[in-house]
Amino acid sequence: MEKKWNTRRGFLRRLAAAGAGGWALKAGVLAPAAALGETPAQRGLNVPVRYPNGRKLPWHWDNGVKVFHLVAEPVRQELIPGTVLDLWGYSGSAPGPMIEVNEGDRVRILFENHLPEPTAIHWHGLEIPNDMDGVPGITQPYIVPGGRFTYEFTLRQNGTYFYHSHMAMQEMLGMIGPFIIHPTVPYSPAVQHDFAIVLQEYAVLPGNSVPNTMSMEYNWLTMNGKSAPAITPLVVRLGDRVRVRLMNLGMDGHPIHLHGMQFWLTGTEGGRQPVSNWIRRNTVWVAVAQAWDCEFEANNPGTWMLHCHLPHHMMNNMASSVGPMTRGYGLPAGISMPAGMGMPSSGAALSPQYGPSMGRGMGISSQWETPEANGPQHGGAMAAMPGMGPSVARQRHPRPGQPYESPAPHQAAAGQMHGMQPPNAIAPNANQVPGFPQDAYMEGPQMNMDQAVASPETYGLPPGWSGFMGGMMVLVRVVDDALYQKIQGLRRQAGRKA
Ligand SMILES: [Cu+2]
Repeated sequence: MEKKWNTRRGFLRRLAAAGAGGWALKAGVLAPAAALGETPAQRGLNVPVRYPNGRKLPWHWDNGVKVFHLVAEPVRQELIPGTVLDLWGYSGSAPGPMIEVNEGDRVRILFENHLPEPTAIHWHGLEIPNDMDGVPGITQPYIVPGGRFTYEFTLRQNGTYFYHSHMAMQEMLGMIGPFIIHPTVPYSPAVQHDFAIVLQEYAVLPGNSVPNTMSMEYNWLTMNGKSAPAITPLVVRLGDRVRVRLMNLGMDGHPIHLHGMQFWLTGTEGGRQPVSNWIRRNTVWVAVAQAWDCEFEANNPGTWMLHCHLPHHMMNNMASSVGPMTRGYGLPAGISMPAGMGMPSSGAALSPQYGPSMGRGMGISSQWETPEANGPQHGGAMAAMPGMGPSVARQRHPRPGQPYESPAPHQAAAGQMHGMQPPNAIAPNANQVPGFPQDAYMEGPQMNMDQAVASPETYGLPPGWSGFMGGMMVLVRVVDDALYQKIQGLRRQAGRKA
């Protein structure tokens, strides 16, 4: 194995010397596809996997073993500009950094627990000795705060895997990371781009930065720890073949859908599939604990969506489904913690009154959910809408025993909301149409944050693009060679690597 590495390293050194970039040497498995005008597969190499908005876990050699250092710890993860959650992750992020290795590698992971409670890491899908499997209490003692554990095993597989805490609720605070194993013989046909995307979800009550891991109603949906529009677009060249590796670990499955092109499902969490098993689709249900490798020919130029098709997963801070909390009444002040968590304080917990939202609610909805349509986030926003002042809201949504109170002026909301819709964006009779509003407040160029999420990969997108994106959503940009080179140049200027 060492001999094989030396051979490859020699090749990469020559390649680097030829001007292909020193970064090729560091990661160990790579091949700048375009540098030599050939595909990596023709060169006998795998393309490095790109992990947008994420990092790769560095490693070093120790006598033929690839040694990684991984820390479980609380992290502050910025989902979109200005929205930061307190999560638990690995080595500074949630999801954790990507481990990218080769079939046949011997790996050692020096693991430290910086959490305030026990944990252990499970290597999801790996066929390794039982005492390395990372199930606390069963295959190993749990790792106490401040404790360490050394995992070491040889990789006999290839494909898309991941690592995660084997403590269930820790998973829901973000504790997962990709574990990609390149094959000894590169997959065919070769791809020019290989992306890894981790799907996650969080339920965050208003005013909180810590997700409620007991909730099953999610208002923040992420790819690689970012919500749209902050997820970096996948930029590929027209004619390239692209692989996207999707991984999911949460409570929901996600039907990930690609616009404009069909893809082949070439691999699962069980590894590469024989060609006879490939399925042609444009939507794949990525169930919990699954991984799917999707491959497509980028033969349709344009800016395409790759997104979860669950409607509630296409928006950020989805407050619209929690009834009165969003419809002028707001979250009542002075509410107790049990009430805020939606815990009934009297009567039968599974009564018709409480049952439907037991364990699911975003707090007060377990008592107050009523058949109301979507609404703006509070009365301040409502007041800013044409013809929808507080009096209108009160008229439309009386609540017995608790008259509508005009909320305190909300400066930020007023500033953001006022005039956000162009005059013709809302019909004059909108308030008389049952169901209004649905998306009127949610989307639009006036809600854009183009500047805040600008990156080399967003170069040339139409102004206001970011106002139409939210949740688990990323752009796939199939661009011509000139634009591709331009963006690659910007990436180099920005000091970007794979
Ligand atoms: Cu989804």
